[in-house]
Amino acid sequence: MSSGPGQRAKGDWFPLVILTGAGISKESGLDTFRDPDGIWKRHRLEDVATPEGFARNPGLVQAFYNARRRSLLDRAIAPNAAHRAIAELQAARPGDVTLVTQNVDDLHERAGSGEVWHMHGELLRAQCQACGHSWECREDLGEETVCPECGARGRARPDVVWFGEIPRMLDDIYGAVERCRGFAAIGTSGQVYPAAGLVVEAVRAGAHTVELNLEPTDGLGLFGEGIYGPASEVVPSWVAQFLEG
Ligand code: BV8
Repeated sequence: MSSGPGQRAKGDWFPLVILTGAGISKESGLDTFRDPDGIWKRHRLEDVATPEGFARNPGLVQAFYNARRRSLLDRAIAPNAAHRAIAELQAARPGDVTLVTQNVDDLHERAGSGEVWHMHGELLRAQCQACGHSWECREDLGEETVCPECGARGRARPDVVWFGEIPRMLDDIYGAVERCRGFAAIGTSGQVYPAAGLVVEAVRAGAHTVELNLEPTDGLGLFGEGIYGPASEVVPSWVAQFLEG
């Protein structure tokens, strides 16, 4: 099902900015946040995704992210056709597609995307609170973790952006949105700012905008059109129009 004024000329969409959220990884086996079976139905956001929660109970927060990191590293978790379609589009239009994700998983990279802007950080990286060093880490974090840079023990945290912390690469992201001719939000409920406000900047820049999601979000009124269904179906089909001869 899709709504809006129908397809536009395919050249009109580039430079394109794509913003993805947890919905694109759902069919890969990773939970979203706000669906009925989502993460925020099992954990209080304030307890596990804020600096205050981490200061109050670091063990609880480390356990929350250690469990998600182990899930992500499970052999059963793999990119799906939506991740692959985006990687294919980036390869077909080098430099013309900016991929911004709210997701902390590495499924876009594993699908072949060369450049992924993780505005909320990365689950497979750790950050040292003593020296600020960030490193790739596929192990549990905790009291025994030693920073490879400064040697501090038990000072590592997940290298993700918690509520109240400033998202990454914002200047680059706003720059790309200001220059874009197309903006596509994929698999995001549009509840978290400033990510959810990017479509407003894209409209202001005169870009075509589309949301591709399982179902219409509260932000539908902000998008020129909506295409609804599972990401693994609607994203390859939407991308295909740009790949034909
Ligand atoms: C900040 C951590 C200050 C990592 C996350 C106005 C302006 C600025 C800030 C605020 C503001 N109003 C409120 C704020 C504060 C706050 C905020 O937005 N709060 C919300 C709750 C109201 N924002 C912040 O604190 C941000 N920082 O503002 O700093 C600042 C800002 C700018 C400049 C200077 C200073 C920090 C936000 C980052 C928080 N960290 N995660 C982690 O643990 O993962 S947010 C968390 O939500 C995840 O990152 C997640 O990606 C993100 C968004 O969720 P979604 O990805 O959209 O997932 P969700 O479950 O909600 O939706 C899934 C969708 O998929 C659904 O629509 C569903 O229908 C769909 N779907 C499901 N299955 C499928 C599908 N679609 C397709 N196919 C399917 N199969």
